[in-house]
Amino acid sequence: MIDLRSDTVTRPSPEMREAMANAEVGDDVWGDDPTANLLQEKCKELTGKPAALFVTSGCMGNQLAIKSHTNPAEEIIAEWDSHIVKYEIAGPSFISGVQVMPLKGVHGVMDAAEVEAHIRPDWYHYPKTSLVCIENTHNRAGGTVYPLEEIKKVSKVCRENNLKLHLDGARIFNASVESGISVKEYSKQVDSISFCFSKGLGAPVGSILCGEEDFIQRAHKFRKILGGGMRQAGIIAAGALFALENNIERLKDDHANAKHFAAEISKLPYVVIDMESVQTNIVIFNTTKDAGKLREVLEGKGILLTNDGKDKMRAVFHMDVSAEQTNQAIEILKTLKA
Ligand code: TLP
Repeated sequence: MIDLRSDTVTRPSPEMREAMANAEVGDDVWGDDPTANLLQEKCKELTGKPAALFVTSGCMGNQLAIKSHTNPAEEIIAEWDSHIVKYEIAGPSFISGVQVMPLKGVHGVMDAAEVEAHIRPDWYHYPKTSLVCIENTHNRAGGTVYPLEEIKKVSKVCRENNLKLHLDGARIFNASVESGISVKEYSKQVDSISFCFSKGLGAPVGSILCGEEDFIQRAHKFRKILGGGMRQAGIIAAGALFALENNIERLKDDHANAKHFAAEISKLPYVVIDMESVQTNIVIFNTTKDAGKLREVLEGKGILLTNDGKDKMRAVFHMDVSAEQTNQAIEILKTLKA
């Protein structure tokens, strides 16, 4: 099977498993796990933030950020199609008691002036706006890179209006490798950043949340409430450390495979792609066929991808899909009639 459903499907390599098996461990709830601590130190360095917290997942990173930056009955601004809005099961209302003001972006990028226009004036009818969330790369926009200049603009709006800015950087290394802008530079513009080890970086579990000391202290308590206090977490932290040491530069290969796949299938009569959206490892395309049926047909031919409704499909490239398999997938798609 050529599994293009997500970059979360990768399996740890033998070398990564070995690093995990040999990890030094302790009880991380006591702060005693040397490998989890090392991972947190490494992420502080990478982001330039004073504190970091190892968490179970990207969702947990985002939800802890929202919880730690806000108070109940406040409002947060996030892009309409962002993971926080679309795929976190109303987490902001459930966990933090806040309402989301979703704004439509272009390729996942919100217009900073529009963000500013949606900050609530101080009036007794209104919730207080306290946080803005952005996503880089933007998953549902097709893995698009949030331009640094746009992040700077929204960051300025946040600073001038006393709002916090959180970056869902689940795939920040894809953005960094593609743009040449360091994770530290992206992090500098925001109050907090979360990113995942279990996507393109190929680790089996885990994400990190980074920010100021007091923010991470709050997040640490909420992590415990949500059941995210892990004991001998070093075993999984070792996979994450291995990923940071070995699997960042190779993300370029995934981007090359995704771009090649998109360019080739864009020539097919039943495929419509906004090529501008294909910037990293995700290819989102529309099809004139029934997307659900197309998914089934492709599954029968050995390719797994996902459909979103009747006409949209997503293919994600990662370390367990080679250039050769990318070509095989293209050839299979070419055999289908319009
Ligand atoms: N995205 C997954 C699914 O949940 C859709 C995927 O297959 O792409 N932020 C972004 C931008 C994400 O894409 C994801 C996962 C998360 C956060 C959440 O990460 P996890 O799954 O670790 O909670």
